[in-house]
Amino acid sequence: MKKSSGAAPAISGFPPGCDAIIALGTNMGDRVLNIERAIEILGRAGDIDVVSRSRLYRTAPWGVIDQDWFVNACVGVRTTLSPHELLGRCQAVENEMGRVRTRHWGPRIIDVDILAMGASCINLPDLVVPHPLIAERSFVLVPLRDIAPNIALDGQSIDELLKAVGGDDVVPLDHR
Ligand code: PH2
Ligand code: MG
Ligand code: MG
Repeated sequence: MKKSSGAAPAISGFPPGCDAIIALGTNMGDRVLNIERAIEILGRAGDIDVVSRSRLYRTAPWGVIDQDWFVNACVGVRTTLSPHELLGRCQAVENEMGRVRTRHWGPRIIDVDILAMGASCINLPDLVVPHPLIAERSFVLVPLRDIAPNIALDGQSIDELLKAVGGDDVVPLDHR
């Protein structure tokens, strides 16, 4: 696994018509229902409008591999919330769904991460945007490509990044 610097990569090709892209992941309980519920809660207050969503993917655990498989997805949202306000809302979804933090990168009922907010580049202790690990995670790159196919990170297209990490462990749930 390539070591990330932990800093936000430069982003281009952010899709018009949305303000932020959010990644969702779960590997406990009814995973599909968890994703649907998280999307519903995100949109409930009316100040986050979910305007696009990827397919749902069954993905192999990454980083900590002795845990159950995940379902992952991405959504594009319209919002006028600030990055920190949006972060707070993502954490509120996790809390409402009963997320308990045990092991780093370990099992979770829901994980809601900001992947990118337009061309913004934020490097703060509590928030790094774009997310510094996008390029290394096929479980993020594949759903991201569904809703933001023209994004490039540090000048590399999603397809180029996927070629480097491989995407075989990310399978659409509607795949037969
Ligand atoms: N999240 C992690 C660590 N590993 N693996 C998969 N497949 N999907 C995830 O969402 C995931 C992971 C920490 O955020
Ligand atoms: Mg998270
Ligand atoms: Mg995460």
